[in-house]
Amino acid sequence: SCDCQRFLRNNWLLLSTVCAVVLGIGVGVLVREYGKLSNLDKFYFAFPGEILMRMLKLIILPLIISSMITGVAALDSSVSGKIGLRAVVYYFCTTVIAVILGIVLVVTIKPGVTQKADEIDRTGSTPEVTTVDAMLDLIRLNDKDSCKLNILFLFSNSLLGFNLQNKTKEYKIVGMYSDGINVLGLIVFCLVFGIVIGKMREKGQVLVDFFNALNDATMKIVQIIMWYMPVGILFLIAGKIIEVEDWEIFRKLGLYMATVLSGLAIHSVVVLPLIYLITVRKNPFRFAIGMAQALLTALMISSSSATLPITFRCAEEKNRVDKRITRFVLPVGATINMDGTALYEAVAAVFIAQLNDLELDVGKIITISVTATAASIGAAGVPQAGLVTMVIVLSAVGLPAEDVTLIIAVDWLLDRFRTMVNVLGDAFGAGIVEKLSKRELEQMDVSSEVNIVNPF
Ligand code: DAS
Repeated sequence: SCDCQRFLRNNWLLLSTVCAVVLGIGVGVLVREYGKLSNLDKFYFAFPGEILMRMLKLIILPLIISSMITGVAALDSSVSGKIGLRAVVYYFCTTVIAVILGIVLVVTIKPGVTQKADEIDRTGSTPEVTTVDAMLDLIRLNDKDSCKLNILFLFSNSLLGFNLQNKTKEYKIVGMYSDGINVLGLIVFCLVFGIVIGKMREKGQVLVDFFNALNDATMKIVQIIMWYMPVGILFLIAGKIIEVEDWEIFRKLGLYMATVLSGLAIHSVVVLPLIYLITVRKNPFRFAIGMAQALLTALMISSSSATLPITFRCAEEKNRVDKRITRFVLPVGATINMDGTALYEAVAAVFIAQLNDLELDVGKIITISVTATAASIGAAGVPQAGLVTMVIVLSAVGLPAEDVTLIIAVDWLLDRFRTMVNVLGDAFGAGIVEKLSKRELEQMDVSSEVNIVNPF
């Protein structure tokens, strides 16, 4: 019975999410068939789900700010620059490749496009955004075109919902997006700010500590939201089913899952092994088999961070990767290197645009690619983190964040596979960075016989 208790403790989120999805569909169908609800009733019925959406939106800003700043600031201080730089270049390249792969697949398979595509009038398409606009977005913080990087303004909009900028007591839970905060500009600011305070070393330490504490606090709030998630998901799904016009949505959802899973499969069976083979010149599948225990754990618990101790053991004992490399590449990789999540968020954003019959031009596709990459950096290695940061990508391209409810029903399943790809990407990264850092390691061997103690 203690095994059963341990299983329940470790998998309560999965079990409760699956129950919520099944119950949500059941309740939704029953209410849709037998309940004679007015629009107002439907709104009240779906409101518990709306509360979940607003909680997620409220947490996004402090989550981006704290996780990106601490993630980037940590890069600089903990390891020799060259090894760290190689790791960051690897993280960035593999994540961008994953996003591009995801975009190519979702634009080709078109899971969200209604069959009668030619009958859809294009009037609903988003306003023409040129690539220049998308690039300008990188430095614009809010729609008043001011580059005012006022942290207080951001916090006032995210944590309290009060809009200090206009000095009005206008209480808007969802306000921060209708105030036109440009998520992309915020992400660029956090990246620059994180690098700067990381380089400031002792002088910047108080800021690094502050944002680490903020990150811990934010993650605790995310944990609270996770407790509420099953309830929210139940009513979100039931509320959607009551409204859904045709059951076509389920065919599209199936195609969407196939798109994500095929993207993850290609990335983990072709892309990553190829990069490993080219750089390390060893059999990538033997390396992946060495990581099997970690990959299986990631599949079961959907958390890169919680899988970390297993990832360490597999990389060091099975694949003999040097501890001085794993000590840096794996923990930081588990936090900011999430190829699976980046691919998933790019696919999901384009899928939701297709569901809304919105024409995505090059500018929007670039914005989605950049925000999906950044959102995966900002996502923590905890279950369904990719779903929480999904709101960033949708708001960056002006898509209705509420539509994330359409993919919640299958997120608990896709989360497991994308987490597995995240862990595999981190593991290959350790092997590749070790190979590229041979010279530095030999110099370290010569300079001091230091026996690094594995932190786990
Ligand atoms: N579950 C997250 C992880 O641990 C990935 C995600 O939610 O996208 O990597």
